[in-house]
Amino acid sequence: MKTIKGPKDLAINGAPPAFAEPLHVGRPNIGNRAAFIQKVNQILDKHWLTNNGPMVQEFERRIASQLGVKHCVAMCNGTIALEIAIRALKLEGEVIIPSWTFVATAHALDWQGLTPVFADIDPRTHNLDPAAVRRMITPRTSGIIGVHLWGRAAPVDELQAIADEHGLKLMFDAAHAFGSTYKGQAIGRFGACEVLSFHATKAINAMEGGAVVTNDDELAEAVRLMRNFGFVHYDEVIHPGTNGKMIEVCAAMGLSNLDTFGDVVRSNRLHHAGYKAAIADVRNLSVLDYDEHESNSHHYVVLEVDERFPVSRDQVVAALHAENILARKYFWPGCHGMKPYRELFPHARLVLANTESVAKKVIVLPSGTTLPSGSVETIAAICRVLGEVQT
Ligand code: T4K
Repeated sequence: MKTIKGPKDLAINGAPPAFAEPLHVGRPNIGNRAAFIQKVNQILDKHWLTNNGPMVQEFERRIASQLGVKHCVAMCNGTIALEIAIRALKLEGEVIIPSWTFVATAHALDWQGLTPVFADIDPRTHNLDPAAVRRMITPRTSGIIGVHLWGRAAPVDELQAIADEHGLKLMFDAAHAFGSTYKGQAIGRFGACEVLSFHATKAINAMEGGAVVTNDDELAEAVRLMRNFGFVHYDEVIHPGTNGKMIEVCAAMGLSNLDTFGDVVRSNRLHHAGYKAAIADVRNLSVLDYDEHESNSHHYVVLEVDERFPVSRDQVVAALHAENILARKYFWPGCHGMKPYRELFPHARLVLANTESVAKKVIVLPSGTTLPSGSVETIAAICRVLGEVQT
């Protein structure tokens, strides 16, 4: 790895890149390969590949017990889990969500024929601002989907109070929040239900996967039926449904990764602390904090580039990419700025000032167990040199 002391050492100025191979955000954590392969062999020996097999059932039991919820219904991915939860809750008309989230939160509603209505965020937490949610309620509103962005809890109590006051349903997109807590309680227990993602890029991955977790027996039953075409027996369908099933190999990956989740969190914490320390004295750059009183997988290292930083956020991203550091602008420009929703709500940015300003600042940096040692310091050194550029 090259030493970076000044502008001439940067790849944007003609120096060789810092990394020969690209560093990704969300590089999957593979966990214990031997344990995974052993499970795959068990699956093959059993000739049971999908349709609520033993691995999926064990995965559901483990997740439910770890989160302290009655039901976990595992799915093929988080997006289908969101769609099924939305249908099972009988949401209709308009549903309030943040724009500052992965587009799946909005798409899941749109795909079900509902209208996502974007409310602004609190710029400090990146999560929904309860006052902004109140402003977006109309007679057509049926629900709120809070997102625990970066695994940091949404304002659960405030959102529940709004939902209760207006007779709305509340659920959470907890795709980032496996292993997080809110007021000391595991995320997964809040609202009518919460939706997890176990995508390859998540802190805990099942290659692809998701789940609806809930304490509501009836809701869990409806979700289970919908996941498998509404079948109760071989020839009996009692509910409309789709194919949302998790396959056995994915559950095997999820199970083996559950066993090594502690190692992932330890490694993430070190990287997060390393980035924080290494840029602590760089003016107008900051790494988003995690509340030390709550649990969090520390999976996302979210850098904020203030507009007073000598180069723009996009220039920082370009400089990092030139070094083979594939930092991301997640979730720029916000869902409201993406074509399908921009056309639906051309004036949304007028009520989403905080979303707009946060979306212009954020860069998510590489982390995870595959990060080569010394990368954090090198990435921080590049940022430091960029901060010294005279304008
Ligand atoms: N709600 C929220 C708040 C979410 O963040 C998500 C998903 C969902 C709902 C929906 O859950 P799922 O339906 O996905 O279960 C990724 C993921 O596809 C998506 O799961 C995730 N959020 C989102 C934040 O990020 P991209 O566009 O970053 O994927 P991609 O292909 O660019 O991969 C990221 C990096 O990781 C790349 O630089 C390459 C590397 N990579 C990726 C894969 C898949 C690998 O090295 N190996 C791999 O196997 O979307």
